[in-house]
Amino acid sequence: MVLFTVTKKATTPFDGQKPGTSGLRKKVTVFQQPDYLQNFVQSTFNALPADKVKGATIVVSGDGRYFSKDAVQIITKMAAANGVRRVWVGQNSLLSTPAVSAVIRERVAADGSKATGAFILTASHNPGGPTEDFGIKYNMENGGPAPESVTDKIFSNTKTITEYLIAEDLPDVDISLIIDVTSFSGPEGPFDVDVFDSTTDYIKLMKTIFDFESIKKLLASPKFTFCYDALHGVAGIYAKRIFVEELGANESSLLNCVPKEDFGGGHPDPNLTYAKELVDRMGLGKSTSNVEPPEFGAAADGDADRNMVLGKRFFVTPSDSVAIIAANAVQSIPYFASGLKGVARSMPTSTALDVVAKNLNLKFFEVPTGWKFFGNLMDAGMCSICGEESFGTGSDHIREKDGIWAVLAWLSILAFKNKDNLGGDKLVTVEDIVRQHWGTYGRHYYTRYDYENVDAGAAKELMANLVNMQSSLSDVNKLIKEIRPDVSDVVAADEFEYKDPVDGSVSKHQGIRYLFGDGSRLVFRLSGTGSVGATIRVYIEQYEKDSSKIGRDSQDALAPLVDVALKLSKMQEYTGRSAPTVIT
Ligand code: VG1
Ligand code: CO
Repeated sequence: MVLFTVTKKATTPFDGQKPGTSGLRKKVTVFQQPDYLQNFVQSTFNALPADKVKGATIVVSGDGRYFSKDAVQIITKMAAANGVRRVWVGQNSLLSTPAVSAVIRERVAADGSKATGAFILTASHNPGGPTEDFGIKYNMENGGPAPESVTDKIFSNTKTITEYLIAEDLPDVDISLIIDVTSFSGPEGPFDVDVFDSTTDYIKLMKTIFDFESIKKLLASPKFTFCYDALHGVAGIYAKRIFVEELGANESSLLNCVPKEDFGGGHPDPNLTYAKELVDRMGLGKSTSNVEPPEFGAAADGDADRNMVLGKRFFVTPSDSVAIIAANAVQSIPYFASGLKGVARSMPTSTALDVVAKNLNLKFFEVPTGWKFFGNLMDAGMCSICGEESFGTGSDHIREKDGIWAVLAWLSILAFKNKDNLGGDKLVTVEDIVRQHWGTYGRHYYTRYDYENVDAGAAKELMANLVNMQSSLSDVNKLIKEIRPDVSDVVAADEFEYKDPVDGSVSKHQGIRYLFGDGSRLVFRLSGTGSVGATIRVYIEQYEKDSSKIGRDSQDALAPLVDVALKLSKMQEYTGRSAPTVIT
């Protein structure tokens, strides 16, 4: 047995180690500074109750981006020195964010113990590589992101840290091989590192949720064609095992499914701009091809918690997607057969889900942006399905959004709608399902404009001005009439504030809202996931109940509101930008 010793290293604080919407994200070069990662990891250990560190089992893995392999070794040595009993690592340090959540909740060690938390190594949809982003976040025993009370404590620890503990003489562990247990012995007793298959626990869970046999039949139908793009993120290893090996999809239906440390130089963000290859293949791109697009296409982000769902030449907005899954879950997905406990969306997400909740008489919640707010509702048994406009959808099977789950949910709905029809002339398509949904519930036209990497000071001023203007709605409405007389009046405006119904905690300043008389909404927020400058997000939504008007082009339908949003916020004046970086 290899013995190790514990070294106390003196250190000094770094500025700006504040976890954002989803952990700490910075350039790799920032993380590579001596002690930078170590300070954050020790600050996290120090923020946790002692029994969640000493003698505990902790998961360490992520989306495989550049610097992950170094980070795993550093965190393992620090875990050993801090008295952790066991570290679990996915092979090659790969575990999707949803798989980490599943591993925390489901995996059991030989002695019966379970994990009490995880360091997830990812910057999600941000690019990776030596000059791009790295990230780290801590998830708790329920499998969900640490709540603000914990992340605030971590941040305050980073400002006062003077030393960290590390087992410098612990040898690096070979994480490329599945080795059940490598045992070491330190001053506080045994310490193990287990390297395990990254997909097993997650697949086992998926099989308890979905009817794999019915999805298999759908995929076997010659009329149903399928395509999945992992954008070189960690989703690729799950896609191969689940879609190809378990469900029988053709290997050629997988695009970019080999994880790469730099995501092949791309942006691993599943939207119409960055998932270009898939978008072209689905007949939605600029390049025309004679090949008939597949019936169904989907993509994931770097850590596989996001999803984009496409039909043939058809885009499903994420806000519609969660509403449609919620409306169809009970019939189509065995896990939900006994009914939904409730549904929830983040504030900027369109109100399509609200209409479903009202119609089906379901409990409904509106929470701030970021998955951590859904966790409490789920732990309390108040919510089954939830989603965000940012291509995030999920359920209470874990405590993270789940990109592969969303695809399986859509395949389940398609399988259900086509169950007596697989040999028929024409399948019910993704587009049919969405249009039927609009016909029943009305349509929420929706778009998001992102202005990335703008000057942080200018962004703050723009937001402050929007808050100031809220004090006089009559002035706002006068201005709006000058910009677009065809847009309805603002009837309420505020900064979104959330009181958690479970623990009573209050989160303020969660986005600036302008609510219109006809149900339209404009929302303005600053992103909390970027690594440089500021990103302004503008969310634009309009509800249309009139069935003769639900078939319009989305950008056309929203043009008047977009005009109002940009002029009201003085976007160009403050930022110097005449166009957004990305439109989703
Ligand atoms: C963005 C999205 C938010 C999402 C978050 C994490 O946050 O808007 O909905 O939960 O990313 O997603 P922000 O603060 O930049 O708007 V992931 O897939 O990057 O963990
Ligand atoms: Co992500």
